[in-house]
Amino acid sequence: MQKTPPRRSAALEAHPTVRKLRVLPTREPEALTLERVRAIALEAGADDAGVVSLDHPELLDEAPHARRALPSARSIVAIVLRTHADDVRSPARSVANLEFHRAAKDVDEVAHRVATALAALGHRSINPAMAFPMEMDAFPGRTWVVSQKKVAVAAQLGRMGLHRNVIHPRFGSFVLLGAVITAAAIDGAPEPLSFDPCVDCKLCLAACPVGAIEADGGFRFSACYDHNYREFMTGFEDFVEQVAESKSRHDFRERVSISQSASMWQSLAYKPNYKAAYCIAVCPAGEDVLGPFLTDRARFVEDVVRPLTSKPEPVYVVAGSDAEAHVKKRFPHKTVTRVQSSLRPASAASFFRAIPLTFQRGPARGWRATFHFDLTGPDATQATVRIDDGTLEVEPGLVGAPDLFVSAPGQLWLDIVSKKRSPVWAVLTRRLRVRGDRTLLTRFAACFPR
Ligand code: B12
Ligand code: SF4
Repeated sequence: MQKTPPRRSAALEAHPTVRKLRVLPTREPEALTLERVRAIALEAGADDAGVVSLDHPELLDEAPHARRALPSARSIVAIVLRTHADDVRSPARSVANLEFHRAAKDVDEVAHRVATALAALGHRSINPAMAFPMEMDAFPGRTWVVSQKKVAVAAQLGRMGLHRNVIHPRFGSFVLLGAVITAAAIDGAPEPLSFDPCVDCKLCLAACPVGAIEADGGFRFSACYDHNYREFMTGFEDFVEQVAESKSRHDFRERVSISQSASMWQSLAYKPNYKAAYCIAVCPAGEDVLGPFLTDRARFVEDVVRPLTSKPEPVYVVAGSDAEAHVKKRFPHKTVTRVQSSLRPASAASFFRAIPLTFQRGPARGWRATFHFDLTGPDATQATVRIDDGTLEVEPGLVGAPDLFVSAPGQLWLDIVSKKRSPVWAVLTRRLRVRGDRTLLTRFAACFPR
């Protein structure tokens, strides 16, 4: 069938830019191979790079997010940049933080160079941030455009270590990751990485001040977040709430030490400062890094691990959390500093998605119960929650026989969870209805301290 040529408006055709472009030959986008794209990334300053199709089975969850940011997306370029291990390992937080921010800026610049190089070859490409800025309208849900850990693993640039970070076979844990989402279809698949760089030493587990790394590969998100991210999103909110609730300057000074205020100012003025990253710091894995650990493990622990674990410092925890119990038991020389968790759900439905992230195993040990929740209103949700000797299971709908049945308008339930409303008042006014063993409500609340 013959194609009808597009109708051209005379006014547009007379435009100088249009006239200039009409006489130029049209350029087809350049066909790309893995080797070519890798060379572009290395030339742009990456220490290692790979490529993965968005159809890769490990990226099925990521693909819709990538396509929301670039609708024509077909592949992702994974970028690795090294960090300087000695800086990251320093007990002086300012030194480690400077290195994280330096490397983070480099990742963004390298990714930008790759994105613009691919665009110049005719393929639309974008470079989401290494970390921040993120999509804060989705907070406290998923705010990142693409999970760079998943991309790097699918591109065979490393494997996830016990500490839930990607370990590069050569550079170890001392890397930050970037990703360029591109409309290009790139020919060639990476060679599979044939081994796991993690040497299973469990030093990350021993060094984490809040016990966020678990021996079975679990990760206590809220423990890490409440401490390490003290001067980020919700830690900052807690700080502001302290200001709002203080009755006088003297009351504020009782609540927040002068060094905490100064540290917050520094984070706002010079980019936010992490409080730990000790899991990465102590990790001996990776060909370029492993030597000293292999030569003399005891000395390695003395030189690298001990200065971090023995450092007296404030550790930010939520009262009643597993993290609080961990600091008191393992690091009595560190100062337990209680903060409010501001990881609060935005809707009744997201409440049930979020609770696995704030669940505390300690208060859930030694008992079991099934809870049915029937939350009503515009965001109506039904869910079954099972707590069984330190474990949590959440399932949509009302399944099995409950030990406690809870029904309330969704917004009221969120207000109770955030302590805006008293559960006693809600029960007395029959807005909150509970059937079964009511003491279970207190036990439930203890598993999600705020
Ligand atoms: C969210 C996030 C965090 C969260 C969660 C960490 C985590 N383990 O995922 C917090 C705030 C705790 C965090 C802390 C740190 N992070 Co961070 N973080 C990210 C981010 C934005 C997304 C991570 C991700 O893909 N998570 C989802 C899945 C893939 O991760 P997961 O391990 O399977 O899931 C765990 C948790 O994330 C959580 N979870 C799962 N789904 C969801 C959904 C939501 C909405 C939330 C909130 C949590 C959550 O539950 C799981 C528990 O096992 C990436 C940047 C990016 N755009 O990719 C950087 C990134 C992972 N972080 C990085 C770093 C360096 C750190 C810190 C060392 C920061 C520091 N300087 O102190 C610590 C290390 C903590 C640790 N041991 O993981 C690097 C890691 C580099 C590497 N070698 O892999 C990344 C890749 C940034 C980068 N571009 O280089 N981080
Ligand atoms: S510190 Fe040891 S156990 Fe933890 S991730 Fe590194 S190599 Fe694996």
